[in-house]
This record gives sequence, structure tokens and C-alpha cells, in this order.
Amino acid sequence: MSLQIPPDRPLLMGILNVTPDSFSDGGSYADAPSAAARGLALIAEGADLIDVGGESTRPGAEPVPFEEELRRVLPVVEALARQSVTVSIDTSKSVVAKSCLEAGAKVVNDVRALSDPAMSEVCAEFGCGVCLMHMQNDPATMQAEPRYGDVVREVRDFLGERAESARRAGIAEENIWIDPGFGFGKTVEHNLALLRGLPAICELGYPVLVGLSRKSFLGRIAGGDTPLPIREREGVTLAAQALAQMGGAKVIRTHEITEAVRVARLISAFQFLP
Ligand code: HH2
Repeated sequence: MSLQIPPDRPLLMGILNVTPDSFSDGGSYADAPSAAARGLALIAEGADLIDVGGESTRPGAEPVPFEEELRRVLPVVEALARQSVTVSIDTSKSVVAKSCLEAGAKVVNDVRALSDPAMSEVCAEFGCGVCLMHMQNDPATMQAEPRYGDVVREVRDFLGERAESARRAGIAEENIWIDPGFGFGKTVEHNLALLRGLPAICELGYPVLVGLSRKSFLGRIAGGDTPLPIREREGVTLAAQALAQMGGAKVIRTHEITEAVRVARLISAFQFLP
């Protein structure tokens, strides 16, 4: 992967959902030109790469046929790659990944950790970056009754096993990122345990990506008796980013970049004080 993690700061991944129904930015960038303009604006604010998604994975979301997912994402991936933006494609479908890689995407962000049998082969062939995420069940059912014995151990073991399997399929070690999947089949307590347990997940040796931005568990904790609505979760998103960086996260997936860059600098200055 051409995308190295700098030694002294995390990478910032800007979120660009080209969907009608994503939980926080759904419908905002429905046509390709406005989506591409948003991607370029995130880069101008300091994002290192843009994660383009065409299928919402919010709790309760239904799957989108691959033709529709491609129709949404491909023109945006093409437009951004043409402008030399590093693009990550947020998909679990190998056909969608392949077309986007052909169009210039450099990373496949797979919330189903290569469960499509053809996905590993596609990623190995292109030599792209791959993010493997943990999810319990699937988006339609995952928040019904998440259960774990020891959530940190189970998520860590899963990610270690998926990373091994990716390597056996020909994906280079240096191209693998892992992600505990905040909000994907987890209660508030599970999410908090994972945030605290990030150092144990980092021990696997792969860069850890965190997707905390605007997630509902943050709104539930910070809102006290009244969970915070999505538009009021920016402050707590930044605080969670700081905690994650302190825990060793190397890639921050987030909706708003300007303040995330500032927090990243502050925490990095603290961590890497000579
Ligand atoms: N979260 C979402 C989507 N993709 N990918 C990774 N690797 N990690 C995450 O935590 C993650 C992800 C969900 O957030 P969002 O894209 O804002 O919403 P939606 O799935 O509704 O489009």
C-alpha cells in the first residue's frame, strides 16, 4: 500500500457517505459532483484519505444490491482519484471493491472482514490496503442483543484470525489494518471496554483504525439522562478520538476534519514529547 502511517501522528480518514440513509450524513451528498466536492473539502481541511461508502451499515439497515451501490460510489471514486485523492472504498462486496480499485481506490474498508469469498483475491491482486473490522451478526440484527464473554479478547481473537486468513490469501502484512468496530453489535459497556482495551488490540501488531464519529454510545454516555442528538455529538467525538489515540489508534475515521486535525496534533505532541 502506498499509504504509510507516519511515526508521529495518526492518519485521518474523512467519511463520505453517498447514501440516502446513513445515520448522520445520509442524503447530504446524493449526487456525484456534490459528493466529490465534499471529499475535496475534507482533504483541504487535512484529511489524509476519504472513505467513500454506498451502503449504510447503521443498525437496522437493509443490504443494497451491488448495482445500486456501484451506481452511487463509482463516479465519486473516479472523480476523487482523478484529483489524486487517496480513496478508501467502504464495501463488503468484491465486485464493488474491484471496480473501485480499477478506478483508482487504494484501500478497501470491509466492515465484514473479507466474508465475501472473492474479496481476499481481489485485494491481493491489487495490492491495496485492507481494513478488517469486527461486527457481531449483521446490521439488520446486530443491536438486538449483543453478547460476549470477554469482549476485548473475543474481538482481538477475531481480528487476529481474520488478519492471518488475509495473509494466507496473499494480502501483504503491511497492507492490513484492523478495527474493533465500535457500535457494530455492541452495547455501551462493550464499546467502552473496547475503547479501554485498545492497547491489547494494538498488540496484534497491525495499525488499528477507529470509527467513533457521532456513534450513538457516545451520545448516550455524554447526554446523561437524555442521549445527545447526532448534531450535538462533535465534542464527545473529539474526546473519544483523544482517548483512542492515547490507546494507540493509528487511523481515525471521522466526519469532521478541521477539529480532528487539531486534536490529533495535541495528543501526538503529548505522546511524542521528546
Ligand atoms: N462505521 C461505519 C461505517 N463504516 N468502517 C470502519 N472500518 N469502522 C467503523 O467504525 C465504521 C465503518 C458507520 O458509520 P457511518 O459511515 O457514519 O454511517 P452509515 O453506516 O450509516 O453509513
